[in-house]
Amino acid sequence: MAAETGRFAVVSGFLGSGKTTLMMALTQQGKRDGICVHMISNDLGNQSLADHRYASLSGCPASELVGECICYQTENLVEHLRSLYEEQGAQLVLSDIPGFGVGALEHVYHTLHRDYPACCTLAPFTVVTEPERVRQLMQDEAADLSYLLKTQLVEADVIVLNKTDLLSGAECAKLCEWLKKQHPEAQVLPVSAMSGAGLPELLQALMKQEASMHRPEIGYGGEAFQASMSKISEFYEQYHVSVCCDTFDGNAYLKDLAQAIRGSVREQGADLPHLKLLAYSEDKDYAKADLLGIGREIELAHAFAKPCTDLGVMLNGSALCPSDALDELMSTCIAQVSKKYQLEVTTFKKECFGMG
Ligand SMILES: Nc1nc2c(ncn2[C@@H]2O[C@H](COP(=O)(O)OP(=O)(O)O)[C@@H](O)[C@H]2O)c(=O)[nH]1
Ligand SMILES: [Mg+2]
Repeated sequence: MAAETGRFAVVSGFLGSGKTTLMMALTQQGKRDGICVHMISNDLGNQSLADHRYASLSGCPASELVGECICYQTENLVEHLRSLYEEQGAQLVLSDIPGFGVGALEHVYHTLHRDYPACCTLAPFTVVTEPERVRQLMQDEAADLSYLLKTQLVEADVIVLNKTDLLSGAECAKLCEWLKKQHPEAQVLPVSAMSGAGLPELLQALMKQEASMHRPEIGYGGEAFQASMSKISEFYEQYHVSVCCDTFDGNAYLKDLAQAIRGSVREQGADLPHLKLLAYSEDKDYAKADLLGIGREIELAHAFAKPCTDLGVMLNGSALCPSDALDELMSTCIAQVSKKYQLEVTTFKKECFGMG
């Protein structure tokens, strides 16, 4: 029997649901299980992504495809997959798509199946969700996000309920049951990317099962799709800060910056479903903070181990806010908070655009 080609899975799911953390955790689970797992970070900006830098700094086998969604760069994706399978021995490659993305089932899976059938074996189309978003859906409180949250789940072969470390057993069972009822064709797997619970089962599903290749009607490009997209703006900035003393607390700086941005977005009456703030020093010490909406606490996913000297900083995020207002408030917050810490800022890349 001919050997199976390398496997590939799209990991879709809303902003902040934990796609990057989950893919990182699966590369590590792969190391424990003797399976070579590689992750690709994908997003729309033309510059390097905080997610990719974070995964690399954490020691995960990782790469990135930028510039547009993998939905619209199939040749690049195929070329990249080939080199990962043939040169790096990858057995399973995972790629996310932008966190407000839908349509990858058609644009990636069906296109690969039709045009590049020998390229890879398509593993279950995986959609990550988190307790807070499921609760919003259950209570019909997702408002502007409802089309995206619902449609992403409709595309799933496997729905991963992530962040189960935040739930009691009974709460977890209730959310899983609701998801199963809504999506009887999909398999629902409770997982915690953070604690590792459920990861062996998920990796097994990705290695053993095949994509269903279903074709649900998702209204791609339709009115509800356009209405959701028109609310979203993307922000990417990379800058360098020079530090004048040797007692600079990079962790406090990132948290302060996230807090200032949260306050400013709140003042605008807008929201920011996910902003990633990553800072790193030349000796590879790093910190990452996440802001998952104006009503939520700022999370420090990784902290600097010691006081910092000069730093590179990356901010990537998606907001429910017009792009000009987002651009201005981000620039103001970066300038003000950096001044408070007496940092000299040199910006070398910046992009901000609306999705409408
Ligand atoms: N408690 C908890 N937090 C998580 C888990 N997975 C991810 N997170 C946090 O959720 C936030 C968003 O995660 P990220 O992987 O960047 O989400 P993405 O936007 O879907 O890629 C970060 O602050 C993570 O640390 C988990 O299993 N449990
Ligand atoms: Mg991510």
